[in-house]
Amino acid sequence: MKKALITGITGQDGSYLAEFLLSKGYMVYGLTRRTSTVNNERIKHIQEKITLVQGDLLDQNSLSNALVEVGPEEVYNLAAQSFVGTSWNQPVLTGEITALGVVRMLEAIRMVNPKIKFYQASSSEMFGKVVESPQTERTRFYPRSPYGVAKAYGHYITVNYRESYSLFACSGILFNHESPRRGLEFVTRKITHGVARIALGLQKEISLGNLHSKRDWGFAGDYVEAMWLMLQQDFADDYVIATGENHSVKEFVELAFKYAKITNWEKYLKIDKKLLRPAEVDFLIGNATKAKKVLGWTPKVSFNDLVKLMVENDIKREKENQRV
Ligand code: NAP
Ligand code: G4F
Repeated sequence: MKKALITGITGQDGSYLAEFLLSKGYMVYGLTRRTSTVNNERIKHIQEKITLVQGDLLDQNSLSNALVEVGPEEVYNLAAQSFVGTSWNQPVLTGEITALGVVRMLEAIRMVNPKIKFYQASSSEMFGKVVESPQTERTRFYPRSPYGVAKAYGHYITVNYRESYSLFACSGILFNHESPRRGLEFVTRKITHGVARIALGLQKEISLGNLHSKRDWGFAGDYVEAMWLMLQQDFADDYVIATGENHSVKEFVELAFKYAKITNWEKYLKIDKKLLRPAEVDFLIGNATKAKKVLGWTPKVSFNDLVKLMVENDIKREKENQRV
């Protein structure tokens, strides 16, 4: 049985990847950091089937020890300070975790077992103020936030360790992907959670910042398959993972209200200038042709189905919360 270690297993992608690898017959291990309250909400349904190992991307020895303890064939590095907004408030911490955390894990792999295959969760945020559209693996980076800058370091150090030490290290440049498990601070979940509560009479309005930025939004469940496929190839490489279409935040809002059967949606929306970012990424759209050709990967869930899925899940969840 193959063993995989996932950092960030308590996050959105970590939980979907753990389910996916279990379905492929893997023994799944997850690195979790110490917190004062346990935060296993997204993995509680599979907790009996996985093993958690303590460690932190800030602590070099904890990563080496985790690799010695688990002995994985594959490591998926999904852990990060992943919220762009927070990266302006905590730029140094973001750099420590999201940038230097990557090289700490690569060093651990190099020292403990350089045969381990490595996946790095890179981001379309690296394209930032885009220099061409759609964005491919060859598009120049122009990050617009401390998070984007940290991810660019993570990407280049992954490529560098592949070239310097012949590690099997892949960088997946993933465009935005969402799900009912998305954190509440990200715009899609903030919208669907707010819309669900408005539909049930529990909330009066939603406050948002920039409605005009456009994102290439896919479903997280589809994207974790691409991570796995990258590590099953004969050669390590970098891949853009995206749907190839984009929509504005405003379109997302309109559709979410539509699926909640609320017609006069404008009256529930408030624009709050405090939610605008110091520098914005206005427009992202990915070209995943290489992933389609080499990995045979295609996204399955459409934009409309994604919004519907998220709204319906939030309505269900809020109804259940009211019953408790
Ligand atoms: P997420 O839900 O925010 O999960 C982040 C995970 O990282 C959590 O499990 C968190 O643990 C863990 N973590 C944070 N700091 C850590 C540390 N110092 N040591 C160990 N673990 C730590 O993020 P996601 O949406 O699943 O994204 C997964 C990865 O893909 C991230 O690297 C993100 O930057 C990247 N990415 C995401 C998208 C997207 O659209 N979702 C697109 C491109 C790239 P706690 O539970 O303890 O906080
Ligand atoms: O949902 P967001 O916070 O996601 P963002 O910044 O695109 O980052 C996400 O995707 C990246 C991939 O491109 C990942 F690497 C990263 O980890 C994360 O998962 O914001 C999306 C857009 C932005 O333009 C933002 O300004 O929505 C706009 N927005 C408008 N009002 C808002 C809000 N974003 C948030 N979070 N909250 C608002 O109230």
